[in-house]
Amino acid sequence: MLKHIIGHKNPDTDTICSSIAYQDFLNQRGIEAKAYALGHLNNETRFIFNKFGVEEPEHIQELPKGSEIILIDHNEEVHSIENLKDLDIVEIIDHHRVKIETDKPISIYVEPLGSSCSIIAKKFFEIVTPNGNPDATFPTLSKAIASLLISGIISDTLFFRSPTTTDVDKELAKKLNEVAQIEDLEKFSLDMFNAKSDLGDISMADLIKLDYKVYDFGKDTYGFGVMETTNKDFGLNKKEKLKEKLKEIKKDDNLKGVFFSIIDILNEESYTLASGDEETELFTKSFNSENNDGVLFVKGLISRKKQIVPKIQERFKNE
Ligand SMILES: [Mn+2]
Repeated sequence: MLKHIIGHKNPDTDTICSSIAYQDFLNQRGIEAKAYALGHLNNETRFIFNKFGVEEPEHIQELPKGSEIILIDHNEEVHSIENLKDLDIVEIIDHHRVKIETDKPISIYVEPLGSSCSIIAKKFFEIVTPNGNPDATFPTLSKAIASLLISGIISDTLFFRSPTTTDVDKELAKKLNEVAQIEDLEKFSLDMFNAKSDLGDISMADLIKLDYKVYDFGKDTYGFGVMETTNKDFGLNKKEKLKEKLKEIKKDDNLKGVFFSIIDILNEESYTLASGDEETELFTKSFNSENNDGVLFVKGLISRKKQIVPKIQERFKNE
């Protein structure tokens, strides 16, 4: 039975690249599997696909009832495919907090690494024979797949700047590049981030939801959009319009609040907009942010997963 490999909604480079690499890994081991995307690819992922000549995965919203799925780079229902409840989860590969219940034992590989691509890279290196691949059941790590895996690591760790980065991620990127042979990784990372920052005439709603996740902290649910960029002014110049849209999303999606953080990758700092006064206060108290005319500035705050969400969650636990 075909296993459907599904990354998270509002897909990013790590989710897409790890899905495709895992498809390749499984297919080479004789397992029928196919990677899908839950929505459009962002400009960074497109840049990578063009560069390495990789085909985009099929986009889907739902799957037929009873389909077998592998969740990758996420495990929470709110981040997953619409009709998750009707589907049969057979495996999870992730590097986020774990918040899922299954009705039978399944394979779960969760490690606190910088990216899901790191976990897939480990799988390749653990099972690949050291001297080439004489045995067909051992998967070969191709140049294209190694390149995708490096891209996912660079993207999620912001080229090893994010506090989510581990030594394992750095070692894996080095090892992967023996196969990928990307000449100058730092220059490549800048090209990736510039591609990601090139957003043209994107709508406010699309900008907020480009990299957006909803988190449930018990009684209250909040939305968090982030824009990782080398051109912060693109977002800051639209701050009034963005704030209006945040208020709309809060109401339409029935949330307690919505945040949008413009993350300056190269200077490692962030500028956050909030959907209202209460949210502004919550954020200011949590991060000691400077409030410059409604823009909440924090030096060193660049990770939603490791810094923003856990700190806010902590505040709710202490209430
Ligand atoms: Mn990831």
